[in-house]
Amino acid sequence: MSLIHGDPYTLEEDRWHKQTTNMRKTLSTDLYDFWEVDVTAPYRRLSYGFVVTGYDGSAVFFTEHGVFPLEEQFLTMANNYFRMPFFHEIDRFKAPQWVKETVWYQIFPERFANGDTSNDPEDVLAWGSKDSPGRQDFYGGDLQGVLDNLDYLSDLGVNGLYFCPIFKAHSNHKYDTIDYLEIDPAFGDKELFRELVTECHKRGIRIMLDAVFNHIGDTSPQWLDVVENGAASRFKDWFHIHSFPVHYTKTADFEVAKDMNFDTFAFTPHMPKLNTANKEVQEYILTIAKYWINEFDIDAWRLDVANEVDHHLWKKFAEACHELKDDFYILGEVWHSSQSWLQGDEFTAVMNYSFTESIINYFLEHTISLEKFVSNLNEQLTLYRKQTNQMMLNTIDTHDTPRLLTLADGNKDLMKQVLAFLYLQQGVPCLYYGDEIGMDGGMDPDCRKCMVWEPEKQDRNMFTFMKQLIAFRLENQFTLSEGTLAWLKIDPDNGILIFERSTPEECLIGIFNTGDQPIQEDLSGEVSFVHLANIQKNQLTIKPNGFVIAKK
Ligand code: ARE
Ligand code: CA
Repeated sequence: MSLIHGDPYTLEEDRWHKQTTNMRKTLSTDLYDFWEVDVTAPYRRLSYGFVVTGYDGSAVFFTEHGVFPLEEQFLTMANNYFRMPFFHEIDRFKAPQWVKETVWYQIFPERFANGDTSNDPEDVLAWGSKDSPGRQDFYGGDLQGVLDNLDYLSDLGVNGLYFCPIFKAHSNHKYDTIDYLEIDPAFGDKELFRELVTECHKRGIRIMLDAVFNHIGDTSPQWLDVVENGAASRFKDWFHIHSFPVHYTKTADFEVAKDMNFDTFAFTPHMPKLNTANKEVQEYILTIAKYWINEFDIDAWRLDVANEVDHHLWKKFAEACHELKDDFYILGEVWHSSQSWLQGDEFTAVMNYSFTESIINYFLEHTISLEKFVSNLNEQLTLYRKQTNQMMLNTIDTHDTPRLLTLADGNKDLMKQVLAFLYLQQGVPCLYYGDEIGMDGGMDPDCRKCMVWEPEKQDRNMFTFMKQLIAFRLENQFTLSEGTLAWLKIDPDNGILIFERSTPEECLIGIFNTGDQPIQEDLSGEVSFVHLANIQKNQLTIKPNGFVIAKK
């Protein structure tokens, strides 16, 4: 496959249609092969078409208008070519450098650490007193608890904290916001939050907050006003209400109510959906977005249910944030393919659930073959530009999913293998609090257990492993975020997977044994990370769940 390209205005003079540039095959899925080539456009405009050569050696000219014979008369028709009319700097997708150099740590504030018992909610339960937390439980975790444990986090080596919501709300998870301009009193206050951000920044740790703008809480003043005053409420257009009065009853928490005459998040009456097309709501949201950047210097917003909010708002939102901080990071929560939000004017990246889902399917659930697994990963990578893939938040588990150790059925070697695989991929790793000390947990709310702080109850071996893996990732971040990916060996019979991540300067090779028998491979390069493997005279023996990372 080769490319014919040139400036749209010089087809005749430069006769560039006579020249072809070879392309290289990069990744393949079960349906497609992907080809790439680097070209420059001195006038920032480009016309281009492809010469596709079949297995029988015959070649055709592939264009915007379909396929033509490779003949002068078709090659000289300007409108046949695909066109990039003009590259504007303002439209360029901007990837903040610091994000590539980050390993995130996700904190569910109610469950990380209780640093101040004076702010504990009523009916607070003793820390970790239940094997499995209930939906309505409170344990007293707060921001002071995070501040007190910054040494722990620095020791682990993470340099970004992603907080689940911290604004004033009713529930333990705080996704039902009452006031976006207040810190929840059970978590602390603004002074404490300011101190936390300052302390984190001093240590080179970035801060990401959860922004829940798809909906507001049902105990917010705006919603209560609508319930009370119906069509006469000054907030009646803040929501999607189908008729008045609203059929709202405060059902038992999390009980599903399907006879509502207003839109909500999923079917929960506790989360009435905001009408983000309303100018007042837009102003309100933008004010909040700017407030926490301006006054508290946060570095990133994670947007909750980001795919159910309109694109118009997100474009304004991105502009508002970037005006205040050029390298601000906007992370959308989208579990599906997300091209429409990732053009450069809305989100920087999304939570990469679609990518990590394949890792779960292959390594943990064994529901897809090795070939399908590789195909799925390649498919996700080819959906977005490289600069976007570098920004994706890669995590296996969150506060919305079972924990990795539980998915691995308690197999810690498998857990380590999965993490090593993930940390070798493009995209920014994110560790869910407690995974590093071997915490387990099923679906929400079981995945939100209190952090275990007693050293004797922590898995210190896992901690050391995570610490090494995080350090490895950060030391090699350039190769791991900029490098290309090539699959060197895909052996489904023995479960052997070998791939390399390389830049012109450096090459990292990952060798994974995903089968149930030991495997042997030749070693090329110098070993930098090993788990369950022996090396003898350039021969590697890798046990099941083991891996070797080598540097060439
Ligand atoms: C809880 C239970 C639910 C129960 C619900 C009843 O977890 O099982 O149905 O109560 O109302 C917050 C709390 C949750 C709470 C929820 C509702 O944290 O504990 O749920 O509020 O009160 C989809 C969305 C995605 C969303 C998930 C939960 O696309 O945006 O569902 N995630 C965010 C946050 C959550 C938060 C909310 C939204 C609401 O991260 O923590 O929940 O603010 C598939 C689909 C996805 C789907 C995903 C998970 O893969 O593709 O679209 O995500 O499964 O269900
Ligand atoms: Ca507390």
